[in-house]
Amino acid sequence: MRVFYSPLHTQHNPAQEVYDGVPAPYAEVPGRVEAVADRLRTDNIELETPSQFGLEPIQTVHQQQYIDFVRTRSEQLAADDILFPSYFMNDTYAPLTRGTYSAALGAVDTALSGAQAIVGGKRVAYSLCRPPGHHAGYNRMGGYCYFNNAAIAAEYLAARGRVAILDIDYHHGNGTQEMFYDRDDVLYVSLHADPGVAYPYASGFAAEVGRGKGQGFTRNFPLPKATTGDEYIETLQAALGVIAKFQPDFLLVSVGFDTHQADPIAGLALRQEDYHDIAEHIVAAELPTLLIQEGGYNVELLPELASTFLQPFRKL
Ligand code: Q9C
Ligand code: ZN
Repeated sequence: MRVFYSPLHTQHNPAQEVYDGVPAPYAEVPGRVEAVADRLRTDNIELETPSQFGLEPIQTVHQQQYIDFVRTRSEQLAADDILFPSYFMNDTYAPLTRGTYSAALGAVDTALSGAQAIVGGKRVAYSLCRPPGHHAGYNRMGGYCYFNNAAIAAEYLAARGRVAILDIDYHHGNGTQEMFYDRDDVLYVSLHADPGVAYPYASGFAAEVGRGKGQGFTRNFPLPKATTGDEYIETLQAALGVIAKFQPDFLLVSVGFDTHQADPIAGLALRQEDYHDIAEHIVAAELPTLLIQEGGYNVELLPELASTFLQPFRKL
């Protein structure tokens, strides 16, 4: 397993999000990824600095005006400014700060470096991305996401083979789903909290299965509140069955640790040991696998959860 990490993420550190019209402390903090990085170093895992891929891969999934908007508006801000723009945004959970563009670019490079490693023959790579990406749409930021790291890496891989995306973050990856909704060469399969009660509310229902020639190449598995590890693994097996049938050349996993029972913003009931089992099921798919970090907000627990999840991949 190769691991990629960019220190640029620390430049993105908004003071607040807005929840129900009221400012609240920002849950997606730099300490999340710093805590995981420290733990991996303690585990003697080498963290590699990503290569730079430039803007071209980002342009394969995002609108040029949107990319320009994120760059110019964030770079115009003063060091302590925060901007909730009225354009190009889905919700009030992805403000711009001065370092946002640079951090988001670093996250994309982190994802692409992992993709490059598996194209080069490595069985598994883990991209410790921050900010996360799976809620970012063609021309919209939202849910702590700006550029869709997973979708950009999936496009990179799709130029070289068939790609299956397995999204195991607590939240439905509405941005990623949108980008591949009409396509039959990239399969999107997601397990997430029931969107009837959880963010992003408007998408992730089981009836969303793709459109046109993409019909059948999106699959959603919404889960009831307080779903336990055993129930989760059962659904994961169904999802992995769908993926096996698709016969992908590459597997990309959007990984979130916000499915844990003690996550401060979520509502499923997974426990630490469940992440080991989840990883073993993913390993059993026997595919070149790119793991991309998405959410997970219990900063105290994240190092343990990441270390437990990565353990079955370490030897690969
Ligand atoms: N009080 C990711 O996990 N907050 N994004 C919803 C909850 C936004 C999560 C309101 C959640 C976004 C990558
Ligand atoms: Zn999430």
